[in-house]
Order: sequence, then C-alpha cells, then structure tokens
Amino acid sequence: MPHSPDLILHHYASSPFSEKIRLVLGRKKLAWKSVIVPAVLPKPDVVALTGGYRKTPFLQVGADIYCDTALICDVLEHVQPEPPLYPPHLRGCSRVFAQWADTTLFWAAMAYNLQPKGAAQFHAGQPEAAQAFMADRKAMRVNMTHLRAGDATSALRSYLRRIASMVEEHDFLFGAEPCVADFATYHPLWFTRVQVPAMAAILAVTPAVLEWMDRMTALGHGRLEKFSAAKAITVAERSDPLPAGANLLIDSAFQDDHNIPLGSPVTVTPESFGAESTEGELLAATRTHYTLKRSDERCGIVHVHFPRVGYVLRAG
Ligand SMILES: N[C@@H](CCC(=O)N[C@@H](CS)C(=O)NCC(=O)O)C(=O)O
Repeated sequence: MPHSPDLILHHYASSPFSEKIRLVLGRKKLAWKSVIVPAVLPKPDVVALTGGYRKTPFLQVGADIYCDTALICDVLEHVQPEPPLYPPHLRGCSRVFAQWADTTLFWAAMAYNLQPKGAAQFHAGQPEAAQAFMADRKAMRVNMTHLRAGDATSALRSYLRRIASMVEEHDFLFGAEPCVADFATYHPLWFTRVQVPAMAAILAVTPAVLEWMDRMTALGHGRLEKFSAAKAITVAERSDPLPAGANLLIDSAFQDDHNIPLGSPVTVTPESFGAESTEGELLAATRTHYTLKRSDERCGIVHVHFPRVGYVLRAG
C-alpha cells in the first residue's frame, strides 16, 4: 500500500455514501482507520470534530476535517493520484454525472428502497431503532420533495436502463476503467442489492448493471484498521491543522462570490437534507471549497472543509 497521511474515515456500515468512499479507498489501495459513527442524532463525537455538520461520512486527517464525499474524493485523488478518479478526458463530465447520481439517482433509489417492505427488512427486529431512524430522516428532509413510491420506481427503472446501456458498451460507465461517476452511481444501487435485498428484483431486469456492480464490488475497501472516536478526537487535539495551501486540497486562491472577507465569522449549511450548520472563522473560500477555523473544547483548533457546490455560506 502506498505511503499516505493517516486517513480516518468516520462512517457506518449501512451508509451508501460511506460505501462510495470505502470503494474509492479500495480502488486506490489505500490504508485507513475506521471510526463507526451513530446513524442518527445525537452524535456528540461527530460534532466535536465537525462543529455541527452531522452527515456521513467525513474524513479526518489530523486536525483537518473534510466534509462531503465530493470533497473527500478530491482529497483522496490528491493523496493517491493513481488510478485517477477524474481522467483528463472526463474531467467535466465525470463530475457532472457524479453529481446527478449523488442527488437525482440517490433520492429515487432511496424512495424506492425504503418503501414499507424494504424498510421492514432494513430495520428487521428493531422497531424502536426503526422509529428513531424514520423520525431523524424526516426531520432532515424538511423543505425537500419526497418522491412517492410509484414515481420513484418509474424513475429508477428508467435510470437503470440508461446505466445498462452505458455498461453494455464497456466495463465501466465511461470506458475500461472506473471514474468518480461509477462510485457515485454504485452506492445507491448497492443499498438496494445488499441492504434491502427484498427490493433487489428491480436490478435483475438489467443484468449488465449487476455485472458492472460485481466489477465495482471487486475493488474492495483497501486496508482498514478499527479506530475509536475517542482516539480520533485525541489525534485532532494533538495535531495542528495544516495551513491553507499546504492541506490536501487542490487550491487556495480567494474567490469572493459572497462579499464576505476572509477572517469573518460565518456559517456553512448543506443546501438540502439536514439543516445543521458549522460555525467558524472563514479561513479560505477558493474556487472549490470553504475552510472554517473553529475551536473546540475537546479537539482544540480544527479546520473544517466543505465543497462550494451544495453548501450555503452566510456571514455569521
Ligand atoms: N452530499 C453528502 C451526502 C451524505 C449523506 O446524505 N449521507 C447520509 C448517509 S449515507 C446521511 O448523512 N444521513 C444522515 C446521517 O448519517 O446522519 C455527501 O456526498 O457526503
């Protein structure tokens, strides 16, 4: 395995976005530390590190916290450029496709997956956990349109036919090798196949999709070592965050789209699904990301990074 900084992934087994990153770690043959986080609030150890962001997964490297799988993919590409997630001839379309898969495809698949039969299987034998999960996710979805089961099924069937027509042509969506689009497209369908197999008959109609999924599964998860949240917090507390320009992100030049000077108190909030904000001092606002500096009782000074796309920046 190549030498890389200590990568600590905070995730849980049944989380589809976590599976996206676990497979990227496998593709790049990286070693990583695995911290299991709760699937629902409260998440005191998570928010000690992120300052409020509660979604799963996030990546910690020392006292730098990278939120959102789109940004985590950029970080992992920086840590281990080969094999690439963004091959030069697909630089634009792989990201655009991944964004579609992480939103439109994901929500259609999850509305299909968690119909009563799928939800019953997902929460089998744990009625109290089921109620807590449903209530937590319902609160996260305020202001979002939730697809009805029939409409989600129709959309998912169409999407599967489109994906099939791509992977009938070549082994992966855009050619002989997987790119970021493959990882983003795979994880909601992995949830169907692995977490709610009672719902998986929909996949059998497009056998080319199943064969492509087998090729994705074979990439594995890299080499992981169990780690505890307490140890991860100690790592943050004992590390200094890396200065902007020296961290694992690709750019550092200031791009001011909001008329908010660096050094201002700000909040960053996901555009949709979960209204929890992170507060801090705006340390960087580049073409690609925001960095907030915050101080935490347990973690000391941490830098929390978010992608620009999909996040709302406000003067705090
Ligand atoms: N845009 C985010 C989406 C992440 C996301 O929605 N993750 C789900 C789990 S797969 C989540 O956070 N659910 C609520 C939770 O785990 O607290 C990303 O790419 O990381």
